[in-house]
Amino acid sequence: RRQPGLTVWLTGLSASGKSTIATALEQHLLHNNLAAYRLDGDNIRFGLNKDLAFSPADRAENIRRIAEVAKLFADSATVAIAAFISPYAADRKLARELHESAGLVFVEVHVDVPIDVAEERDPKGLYKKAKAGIIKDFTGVSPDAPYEVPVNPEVYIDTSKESVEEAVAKIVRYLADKGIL
Ligand code: GGZ
Repeated sequence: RRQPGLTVWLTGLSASGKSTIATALEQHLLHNNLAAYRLDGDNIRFGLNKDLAFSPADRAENIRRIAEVAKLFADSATVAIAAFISPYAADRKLARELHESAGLVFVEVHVDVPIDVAEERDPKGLYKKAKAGIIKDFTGVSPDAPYEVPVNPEVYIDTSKESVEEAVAKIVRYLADKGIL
């Protein structure tokens, strides 16, 4: 049977591990002869969305465009894997509705991490800059840039407790249990 198209949407704080899990999931699917394509800040925010910054309106437009692109991949029978902070519940809801109204599966994965662990990881030094006031409106640090915790994600991962391999296995198991893949 033809592989079903779907979108796996990873949401979580900066340095939560979204891109790492997205990359590992993409590799896992490709090794199993499934078409998969990862969308993340590196290939979206420097290209299609390079006109957008981090105001609430720009983040909403960022997520809207990404959701439309993911939907196109899903419609082509590819597993689209989107890894974006996507801090606002309303924007994630819109992304889901875009898919579901087109009969495409949307799987929300909350890549959670305690914020102090994210601040310790700080791979790009962005939390440090945010706390020093050099970066304004940094998600989870600035009161003006909250992260709205997903209420009912299909998959929940805490990367302070679960390895990348466990995270991938959890997502793959969900897709298998639901008969999606
Ligand atoms: C949050 C920011 C900000 C601000 C720059 N707030 O950890 P990173 O560096 O590599 O990933 C973050 C990325 C967030 O882009 P998204 O498109 O995922 O965000 S959203 O879904 O909210 O639109 C971070 C970097 O960009 N970055 N400034 N102020 N993250």
